[in-house]
Amino acid sequence: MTDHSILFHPTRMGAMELPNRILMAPLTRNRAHPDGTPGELAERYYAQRASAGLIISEATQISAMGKGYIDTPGIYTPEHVAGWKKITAAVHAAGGRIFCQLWHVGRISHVSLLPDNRQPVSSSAVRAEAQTFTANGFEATSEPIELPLDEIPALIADYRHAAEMAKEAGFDGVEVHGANGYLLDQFLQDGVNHREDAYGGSVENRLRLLSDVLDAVIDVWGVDRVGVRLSPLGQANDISDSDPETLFRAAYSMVASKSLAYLHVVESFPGTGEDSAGREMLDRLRAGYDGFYIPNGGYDGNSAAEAIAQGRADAVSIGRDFLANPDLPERLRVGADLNEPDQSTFYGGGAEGYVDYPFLDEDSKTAA
Ligand code: 8OZ
Repeated sequence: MTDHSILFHPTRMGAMELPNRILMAPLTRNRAHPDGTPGELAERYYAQRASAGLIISEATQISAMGKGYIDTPGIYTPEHVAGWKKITAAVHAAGGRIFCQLWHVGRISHVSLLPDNRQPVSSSAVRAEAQTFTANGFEATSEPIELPLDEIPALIADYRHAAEMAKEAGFDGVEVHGANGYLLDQFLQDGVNHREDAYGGSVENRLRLLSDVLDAVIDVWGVDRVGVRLSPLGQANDISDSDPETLFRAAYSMVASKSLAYLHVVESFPGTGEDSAGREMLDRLRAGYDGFYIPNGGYDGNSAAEAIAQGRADAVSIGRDFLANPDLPERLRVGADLNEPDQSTFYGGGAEGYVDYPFLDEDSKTAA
């Protein structure tokens, strides 16, 4: 058996002491109430996974216009705060730590999900060749409008407000979702961003919205409780850039210059194949970044331990295996078999495939 002990070396990440390097990746589960209040079972689901070095919550919209899928949670109303408060308390009672992932989908949405059936907003009025899931199942995303320049301050204020709500809800920090082709990525990458104002054109201009949002959120939380997620390979949601290496080198330096708690990178999106040129680019980008680095995408205990031992990662985030194994760190520690994730219960539904994956030792199950 490979030596996994390095996964259990405690570490400091910003203001956080992490007892291990196996983090729970953000996972969209579509089990919130229609108003965005997390569902009752979420408390149990997250508390069961409290042995993660850190839990990063499922993507959580910062505003009604930031929603892009059916039954995802929000963090902008008192009801959302009350719902999340129970979850953060249950995670803390079980000895865990949890950050809230702040999300705005931009153009990856559908008019049926938005207030007054409004069109989604994006950097430019370019429809994504992508799908979302709505009350009617999978549907093509709707045509967006270009977010007017004079509405950008209100968008940044929405991020600030959500960051404040997350604090009130008892989270330990926040992660700004800048990845996977959602709004902030739609400003970063020039396949979508065709703006001619201060938020488009040069790399510096395309980085401006992410930078402004980070500053607003840092103002609420302090830099040592804010992380950011990026996806330089642009594998999801029809995002692309003419020169991703230059763009993301600048993005990583911007993150480094702010001394964020961590940089979380989607190295491979589920369903995408091996990409050796992409891997080399990620390695070059990583080599130029000296902050706390969390890669994500297909890691298991062996590859996680190897990445950390070689200095390619400080911690690793794991999605699907954490979904199916509430006690994943313990399973990796003892080299136990893993439960298989059931894809048919990933998105939507109830307890099945959510809070019923067995622990190794059923007696240790958190009865939250
Ligand atoms: C899968 C399904 C829906 C949303 C992401 C928030 O890719 C997501 C997501 C993933 O970051």
